[in-house]
Amino acid sequence: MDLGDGSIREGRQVEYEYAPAASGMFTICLTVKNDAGYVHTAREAVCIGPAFRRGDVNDDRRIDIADAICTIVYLFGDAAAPAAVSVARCPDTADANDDGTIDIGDPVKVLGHLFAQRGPLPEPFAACGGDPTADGLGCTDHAACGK
Ligand SMILES: [Ca+2]
Ligand SMILES: [Ca+2]
Repeated sequence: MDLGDGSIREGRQVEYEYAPAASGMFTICLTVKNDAGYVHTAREAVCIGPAFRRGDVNDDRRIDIADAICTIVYLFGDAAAPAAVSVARCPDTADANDDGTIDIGDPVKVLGHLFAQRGPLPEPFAACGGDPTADGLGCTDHAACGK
């Protein structure tokens, strides 16, 4: 079984624990062989880590101008400010353009969504979910999505 993070396990029953920092979407590939030589492979995408909603930076279940301001405070303000602390708990929420980094392009993306009809943010946006793209940001706590 290919566990999607570079780990391979074999056996009739496989249990595996992802690294504590692992989050995002992983594709698990299960290959089954029998004594007659038949081989079957199945793939399944699974979300590891807490769910979040992209753009809800201040964790209040809404996406509005306050979320763009939170990201700006995180980038340019006091690291101990509540807005910056909120970003630190779930950096994936602030990565509004899903490029794997948090920079000024992210609050600009939120403002474009809110005021310039530039479309939705990348998923998970319509509902809580895992990050479909691998990056180094992660999320440890996003109460709006149940954790
Ligand atoms: Ca919000
Ligand atoms: Ca970004």
